[in-house]
Amino acid sequence: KKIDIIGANTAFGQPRLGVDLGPDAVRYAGLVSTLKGLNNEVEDKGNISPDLKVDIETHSQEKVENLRNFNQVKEFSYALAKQVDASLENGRFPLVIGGDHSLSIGSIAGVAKHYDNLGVIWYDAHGDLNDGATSPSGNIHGMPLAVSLGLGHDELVNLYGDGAKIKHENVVLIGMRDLDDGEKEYIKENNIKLYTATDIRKLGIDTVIQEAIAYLEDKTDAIHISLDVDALDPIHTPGTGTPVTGGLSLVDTQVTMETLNRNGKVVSMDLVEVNPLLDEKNRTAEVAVDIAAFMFGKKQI
Ligand code: DIR
Ligand code: MN
Ligand code: MN
Ligand code: MN
Repeated sequence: KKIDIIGANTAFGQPRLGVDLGPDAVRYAGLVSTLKGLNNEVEDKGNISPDLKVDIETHSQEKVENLRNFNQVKEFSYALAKQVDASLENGRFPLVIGGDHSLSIGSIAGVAKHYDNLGVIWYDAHGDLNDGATSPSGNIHGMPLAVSLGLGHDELVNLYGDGAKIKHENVVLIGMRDLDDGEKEYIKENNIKLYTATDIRKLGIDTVIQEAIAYLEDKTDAIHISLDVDALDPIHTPGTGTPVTGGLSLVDTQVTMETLNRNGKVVSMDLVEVNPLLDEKNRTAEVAVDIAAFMFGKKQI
């Protein structure tokens, strides 16, 4: 594949510093050479707007209508949407390395410019389906999927294109095990396809991913995968801001990536929430590189 690596060095969507260093941590873990070694053509586009760096003194103190760092998230998301849009325009695969998950407001808005019926696989411990009213934290990294579906602050919903970017019936949630009450209601009301961590253990990951692809296959024109490393069990990915026990295994994630790669419908990917400051050495970034490798051609033999 022809891949653009886009460093989404944001920490604005949540209060912990260090997740803005995620893209560089993943680079140091060998992302570019690994993907090149799998016969991909890789270009590292660097990080989004270096002038949008976090301010260590004031980070996360500001809220607008219960939305932490609202203005910074908005500005960052817009800049990222432009970059992702340009990448697809040039016929390339945008691989967005985070950064906290609020970045998906921008990446999905950029991808959605190119597709009328974009499918989204949300691989995460969390639904990220809150809005300002349901959020227990005010952290926008718990809201990007809601925003993409049209729920949330007007200026986020209408960012880089009017209204909802994706449809409820074109979304599949995989790995969920820490959903807020408002999110559970939203999933039920809108009949969103859901596989919890326990569903995956019961059905097996292959059945889950085959069902997810079959569910999206005919009604979507492309698929975006948004992978939060906290979908995996903290045994594999300890360096992340909101770890949740009882998570998915690395091999389940490898199978998911390999299957999606073989299917060929995935046009873009977010790989988010790597925080090297919370890590044991750089383990989580190394796992992130391995996950990307399976998305772009790695096989065990
Ligand atoms: C929680 C945590 N649902 C919130 N969300 C996280 O703050 O909205 N998302 N950690 O990745
Ligand atoms: Mn998330
Ligand atoms: Mn999460
Ligand atoms: Mn709907």
